[in-house]
Amino acid sequence: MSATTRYRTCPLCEATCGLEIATRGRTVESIRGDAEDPFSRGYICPKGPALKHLDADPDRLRAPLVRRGTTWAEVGWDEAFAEVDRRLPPLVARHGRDAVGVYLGNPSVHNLALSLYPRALLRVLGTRNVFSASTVDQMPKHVSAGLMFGTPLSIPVPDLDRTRFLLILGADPVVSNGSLMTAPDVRERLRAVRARGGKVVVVDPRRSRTAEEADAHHFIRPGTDALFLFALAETLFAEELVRPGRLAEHLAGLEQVRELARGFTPEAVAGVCGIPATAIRELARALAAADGGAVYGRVGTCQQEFGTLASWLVDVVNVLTGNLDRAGGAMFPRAAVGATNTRGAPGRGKGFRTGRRTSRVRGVPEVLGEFPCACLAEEIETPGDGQIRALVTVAGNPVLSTPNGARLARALASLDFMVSLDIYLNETTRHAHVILPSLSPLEQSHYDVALWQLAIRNFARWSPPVFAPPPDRPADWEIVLRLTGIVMGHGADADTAALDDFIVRQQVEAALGVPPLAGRDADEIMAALAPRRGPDRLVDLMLRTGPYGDGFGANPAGLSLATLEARPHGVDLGPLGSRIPEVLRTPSGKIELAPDVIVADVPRLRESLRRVPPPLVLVGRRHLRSNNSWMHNVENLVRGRARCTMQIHPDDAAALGLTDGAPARVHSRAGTLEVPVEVTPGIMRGVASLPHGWGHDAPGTRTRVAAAHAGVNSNLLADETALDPLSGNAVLNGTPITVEPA
Ligand SMILES: Nc1nc2c(c(=O)[nH]1)N[C@H]1C(S)=C(S)[C@@H](COP(=O)(O)OP(=O)(O)OC[C@H]3O[C@@H](n4cnc5c(=O)[nH]c(N)nc54)[C@H](O)[C@@H]3O)O[C@H]1N2
Ligand SMILES: Nc1nc2c(c(=O)[nH]1)N[C@H]1C(S)=C(S)[C@@H](COP(=O)(O)OP(=O)(O)OC[C@H]3O[C@@H](n4cnc5c(=O)[nH]c(N)nc54)[C@H](O)[C@@H]3O)O[C@H]1N2
Ligand code: SF4
Ligand SMILES: [Mo]
Repeated sequence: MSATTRYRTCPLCEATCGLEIATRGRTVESIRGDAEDPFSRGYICPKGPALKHLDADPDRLRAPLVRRGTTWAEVGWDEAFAEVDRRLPPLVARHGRDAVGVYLGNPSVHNLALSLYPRALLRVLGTRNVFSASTVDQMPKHVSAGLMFGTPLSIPVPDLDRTRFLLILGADPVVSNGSLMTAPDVRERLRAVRARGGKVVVVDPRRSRTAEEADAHHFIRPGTDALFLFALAETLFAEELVRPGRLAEHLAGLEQVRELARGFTPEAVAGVCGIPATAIRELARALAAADGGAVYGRVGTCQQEFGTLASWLVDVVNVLTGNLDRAGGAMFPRAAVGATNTRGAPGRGKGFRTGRRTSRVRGVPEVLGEFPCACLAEEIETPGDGQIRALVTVAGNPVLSTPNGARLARALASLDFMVSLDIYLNETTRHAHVILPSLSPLEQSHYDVALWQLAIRNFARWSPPVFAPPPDRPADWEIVLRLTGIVMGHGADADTAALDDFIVRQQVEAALGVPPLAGRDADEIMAALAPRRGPDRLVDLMLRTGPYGDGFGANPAGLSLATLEARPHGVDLGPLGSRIPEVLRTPSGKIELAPDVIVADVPRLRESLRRVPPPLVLVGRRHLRSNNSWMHNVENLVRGRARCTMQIHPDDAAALGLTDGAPARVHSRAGTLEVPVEVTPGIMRGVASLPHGWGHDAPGTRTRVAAAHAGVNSNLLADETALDPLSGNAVLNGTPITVEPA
């Protein structure tokens, strides 16, 4: 068999690196970075080549599993769907729609079919009980962006390649490869900032890898970023450094922000944040003076009790310093596919709101049609109308990823029925009755619909499958549509092609009213999209009706899927450009600098200034060779020194009688665990750090490599009752703990 070279996007993290994959027959010979890729320029991290091992992993499920008691049977696809059809519709008929819960995990954003098709399933299910990994991650940013700019994915990203001052809070992009900032090879790009005379400053309770690359690093007490950011804003007002520049005429609420900032002086917050007032003032001045500067915050600023306030203040400071929507500042990408901020009339829209309903047990508001995943367990446990009795998980491992995993595991074990779309039998899916595995990433086409809406350059790259899927297996979109058919009452073998045609036609019809398809005919557009099916057809439609699209002939030089197919290294659509006011979709047509919902939460923050901080709190961290909970079954990635350790400062270790390498017992309100201690000066006093995604020692899983490197589940300690009230995001950082030698 001859060797072939294929190019595709790595689907594992938000960096979206271009891969060059050498294959022979059905085997991968090697995976390298694609040097000709204009965006990733040959960069990859160690996880990219590990796709080869993921593809070949004998533990990766290739056929559906059905559980009968404690034994699993590998069954054919028809039998698996028949089992779902036998159990799910009667349950809905008896207990109502809300009796079915859905949890969407992180990889459903990184899998094209799973990012486009579950919404059809959710629609026919009609349940209020929708949950996702967003509420352990970035929901606060969706809320602040939605309220300020009108759509929840209008999130400004640092213009990394042109910025001259970057303030990074609660992110470690050298390790995570960036998040809500799609940028391959962040380390090199940060080095370039410094090489052109710019500065990088990191604010983090740990001296992270990113901090080591920076000009300056300040430890901050977990959960106090909003105070710190308010103090930056207060300084800008007090020292008359507020210069929104050309944004001024597009702002609403500037004076209100000035009022809100009063009292949050650097001196008032310094003690609580652990950052000297002089350092805060200097940072405010440096940002104001920078010729293109940006504040960037990520999970550290979201997974905390003031997540929405911190996320909002990041953009407030960017506005006050005139850095929003300016080269080198924080800018809005203009994505080729899927962005709501390129659709409809530019500059004004319906805006964004939350709380259209509240959760049954705790009464917390809905955000983006979801309830906090920290509420999932109680919705399963608590009897009454609307109790969740069946659960569908899609590419998620909430037992390891969401707070109080032990309670959730018990709740899952009590469900009447659970079906998981997943590639492993793991800590979560072991509770399922039916597991329906995806194809290998290398057997599917790919396009990053969400992540290129957050990219530091406008970019598009199409990835056809590297290998043809095995003939007996449904594609992921067909799996979702067969479930959809079952819920619709069509039985176990719904006509997925007809459902798919229906979905696409609906989207075509929705696009007919507006340019570039105004006045065109649905049949004509459907014919032009033929013979593509599934996600490929949807991407072609979105691309061609998008801002760079060929408009089905209206703009012949524009993009279609065919043009992307001819450019396997990707198409560079240029650096980010100014988009204010056109990007806005607020009802006022302004940037809402002081949305009511957010303003109402400021007193809670002010109160926190009076609190006595707990003596020891827990935060997370990531490792380059890891990816949340599910890449630990790849030997190459877990080999070597155990990484699931609790880092603690030498002074704290001494005070608590802890020794490096010895086990400690850790307690929180939610639970207790034992973990080896790692004593390091690279962490703030009063803070300990434990990575999440470990704890692969549950019985009945089928991930042999991961089980041999089990580690502990840090989310046994995270408190499911602690939420950011505006977004419902879990407070995963800043959890009060006590520690003793074990
Ligand atoms: N304490 C603490 N907890 C955290 C975090 C933290 O920083 N600290 N981070 C949070 C964040 S940011 C996130 S995003 C969440 C992630 O939370 P989750 O999305 O719930 O968890 P993952 O670990 O990403 O699990 C992904 C699941 O998808 C499966 N999978 C992988 N690829 C595919 C595929 O192609 N198809 C299908 N069907 N399944 C697939 C895997 O086997 C695994 O079961 O964790 C959160 N939890
Ligand atoms: N290698 C690897 N890459 C990944 C992942 C992975 O698991 N491993 N997960 C992917 C996912 S799903 C996501 S969402 C992204 C996340 O990407 P990042 O946001 O860059 O995530 P982390 O590397 O966890 O960095 C978060 C930082 O916040 C700090 N921190 C904790 N609490 C606070 C606080 O209160 N304030 C401040 N200022 N800092 C705080 C932590 O010490 C840590 O350094 O990474 C993605 N990429
Ligand atoms: S940084 Fe690594 S995991 Fe992320 S896309 Fe690139 S190669 Fe894949
Ligand atoms: Mo995430």
